[in-house]
Amino acid sequence: MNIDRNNAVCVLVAIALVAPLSGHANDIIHVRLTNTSIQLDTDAAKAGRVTFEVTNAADSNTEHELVVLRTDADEARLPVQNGQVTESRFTKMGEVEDVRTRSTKRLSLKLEPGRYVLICNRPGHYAMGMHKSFVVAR
Ligand SMILES: [Cu+2]
Repeated sequence: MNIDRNNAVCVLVAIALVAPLSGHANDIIHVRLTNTSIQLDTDAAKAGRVTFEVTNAADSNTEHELVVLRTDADEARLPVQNGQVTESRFTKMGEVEDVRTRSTKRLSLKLEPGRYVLICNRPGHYAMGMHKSFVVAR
């Protein structure tokens, strides 16, 4: 009798712990692109579907983009050739291109746990600082 009750309590506790995690399976990450940076409202998400809502908030008329690379590399030390990160050296999860000033595009990806780097790979933009690391947790 006592053992049964303890088991029941354990099951309830387990459900309580798992439920909040599954609620994060559809994270929306707000991404602000400026002339020299990529700003995130959070730099981590739970594994599963992750939607990046990408807004070009730059004060010039320059178009930007967001490329999601899966890599353990230091975000600031990616290989660059002719002003662009060599994307072929990485697993590219997806991208949104041609994000015009004051406009927003969405990029929805299914991401596994691991480390990622977000970049703008318009020529010269990575070197100006348009990169950000991002972590996906279990
Ligand atoms: Cu850019």
